[in-house]
Amino acid sequence: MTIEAAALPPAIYGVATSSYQIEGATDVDGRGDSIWDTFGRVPGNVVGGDTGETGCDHYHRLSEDLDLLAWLGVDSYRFSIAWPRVLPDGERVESRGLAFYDRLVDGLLDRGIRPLATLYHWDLPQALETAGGWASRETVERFATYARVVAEHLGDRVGDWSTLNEPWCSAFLGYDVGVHAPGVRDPARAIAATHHLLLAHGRGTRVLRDVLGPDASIGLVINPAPVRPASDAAEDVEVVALADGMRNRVWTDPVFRGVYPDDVLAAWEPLADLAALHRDGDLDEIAAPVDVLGINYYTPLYVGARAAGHEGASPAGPGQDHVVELSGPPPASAMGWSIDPTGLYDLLTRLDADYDVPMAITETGGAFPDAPDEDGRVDDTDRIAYLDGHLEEFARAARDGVDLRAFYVWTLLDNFEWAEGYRRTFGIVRVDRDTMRRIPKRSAYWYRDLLAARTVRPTG
Ligand code: IFM
Repeated sequence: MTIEAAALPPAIYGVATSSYQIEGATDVDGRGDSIWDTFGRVPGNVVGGDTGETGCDHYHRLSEDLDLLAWLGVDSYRFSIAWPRVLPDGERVESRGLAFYDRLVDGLLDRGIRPLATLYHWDLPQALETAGGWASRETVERFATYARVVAEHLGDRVGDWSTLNEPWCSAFLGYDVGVHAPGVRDPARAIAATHHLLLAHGRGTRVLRDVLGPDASIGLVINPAPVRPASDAAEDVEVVALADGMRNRVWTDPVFRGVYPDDVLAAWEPLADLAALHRDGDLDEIAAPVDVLGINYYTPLYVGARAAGHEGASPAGPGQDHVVELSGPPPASAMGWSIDPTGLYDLLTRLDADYDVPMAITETGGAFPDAPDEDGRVDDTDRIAYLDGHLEEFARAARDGVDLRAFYVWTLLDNFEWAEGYRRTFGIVRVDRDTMRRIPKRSAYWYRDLLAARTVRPTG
């Protein structure tokens, strides 16, 4: 049983990618190193020693990929701009980098596809990391400059913008757990990065509004999750609230209410000099009005109390060593993430009740152990079931009154899945790593047929 086109809420449907995961061409046309180039050069950081050097060679195969998007029949394409292509050292503007995004945007518009540009999807110029990275307040200034350069260049053709993608990953995976670039393990720097990412979002929003005017749609993309206790034990249930603060409210409360959650501040107080970090006026900047909140959803977060028999598990965030992250119930994707479409419904209805903001699903999708046949084709019924289930819950939330504007599948192409390298495949189109040939999987045909069967199309 798969969702019928008639059951899809009127919204924009598309696919999403990010620059470092697909572009390749890391040393051409003046591009500078990003933190992921540097991180990937250190043995052991990425499975198999993979790097984004080749990616999907999208930089050189742009028109083929644009044709693929047109073939899919998507309304919109969500992509990110590589900061080190545009400002290789964080300061000097590289016109050849901007020219690539001209070709991308013009190619989309020529094909009737609406661009949604994300400014930051994790590829910080290495020069800025060397100067302190997101733990330094100066990076906020650099981000504002970058936002202005890009908006002034593309703003005549791109109306939909996001400032950051999943700042939770940038701050915690990058600076606390160290499994993502820049590979730092320092809770104080993770807490500083959280604040500076929020501030960069607020300041970037102001810059975008200033350059683009009132008609632009500007948002932030986060990866919130419904938080669930790993068991019914009272100790496990008790830690859910703090884990929710760290994963969800630490982003949404500052952006939509202009305050940090008290429970998170209390947990961070012993770890960082919050009085020096959080300056007067910062929260007003962070709470700059946005038009839409982008939600990337894959799985609920399961947590438990370390003391309740989960001694070996990893902490769920800085200042919460007693709260550990645990696996959820089966079934799981190849990432080991519990598959639970109802989590999407729970999340959307909760965010709607708490913040009353229009939302878009800016990513959802599944990595599965694709097994190509002798012609290289993949019959990915597991991925179709995943997408179908999440579309059903998206539609249910819309029926129940949640203001949902868009749904983007993660992702167009099998690509560089960060610390997992190329071994985890989320694409609805397979990329043969030897030839770079694009081969649509069965899920691509399924999504294409579903979108083509709609009778109501988005306007504007
Ligand atoms: O590949 C990532 C993407 O870059 C950000 N959101 C989650 C995806 C799957 O891990």
